Amino acid sequence: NSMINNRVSIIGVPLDLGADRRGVDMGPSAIRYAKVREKLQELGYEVDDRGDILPTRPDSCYVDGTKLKYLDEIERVNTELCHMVAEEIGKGCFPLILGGDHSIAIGTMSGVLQHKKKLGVLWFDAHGDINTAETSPTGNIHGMPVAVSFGIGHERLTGVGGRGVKLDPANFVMIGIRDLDPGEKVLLKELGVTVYTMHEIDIMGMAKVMEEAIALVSDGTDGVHVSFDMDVMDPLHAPGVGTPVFGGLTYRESHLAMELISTANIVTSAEFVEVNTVLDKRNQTARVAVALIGSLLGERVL
Ligand code: NNH
Ligand code: MN
Ligand code: MN
Ligand code: MN
Repeated sequence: NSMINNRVSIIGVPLDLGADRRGVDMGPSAIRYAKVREKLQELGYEVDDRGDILPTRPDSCYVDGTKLKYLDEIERVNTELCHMVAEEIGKGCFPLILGGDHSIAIGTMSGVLQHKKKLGVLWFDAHGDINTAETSPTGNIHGMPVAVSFGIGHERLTGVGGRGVKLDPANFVMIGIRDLDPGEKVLLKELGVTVYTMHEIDIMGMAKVMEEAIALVSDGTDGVHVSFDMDVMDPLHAPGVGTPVFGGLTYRESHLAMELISTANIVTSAEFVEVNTVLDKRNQTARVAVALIGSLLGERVL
């Protein structure tokens, strides 16, 4: 797999301030406990676990003037993550980020953008995560990273990593979506983001969806980032998430998607987020995440 460097750097981000329910702060530990390092070593990678970027825990829910919750700390953690991701890519390593809530995609993507100026993104999620302060029903920043990546949203979030380079909606594809807020639907259409909702996956099948998605994110780009929110899966397979939505991807559909991305040889960074250990059953969701990471990075049955 030539796009994937032989060296993988793991970065944990135990942040849960971007979501309403506590518990995703233990996600990185849970994924490590499910043997992510061992899995990658088995596949022949040299693994450097860079440890966690530690958030502080503000004692009250700070809300800024525009109703964004915990803006200060989320900006700080994402700025640090941005630098660390850029540093690892600079060393020639493949960054694998473990969340934490999905607000960390702000730091991951801005870090990757320091090196890959034309970045494609495959966004696996039940949700669109393209809210702004004006459209968000919750004020939770984990519902906003996609908007931020296009340069839309609070300036302290769009400013992470510098305002210059942003993503092009033409190379951004969402997969598994089934819960959008009204303002998100408007913005997705305005920007022309390609969205494969569960309806398209049912009709076309995952293989065809991935064929089209892979073509879109690799058209004229110099890298592809995979952002995988565990709630894209059906709660039957991934019960340990803060905002479960019925009717998600099956275990096999998720694996097939990862396998096809791996075969296409396009991925240059990845993150697995929203593992909520408090709501999980015997670390099942973290174990599924590790299995998916394996498939994404080349594991096959035979
Ligand atoms: N759309 C809702 C919001 O903005 C829910 C987002 N929740 C997620 N996103 N888990 O992936 O708050
Ligand atoms: Mn998400
Ligand atoms: Mn989600
Ligand atoms: Mn919702």
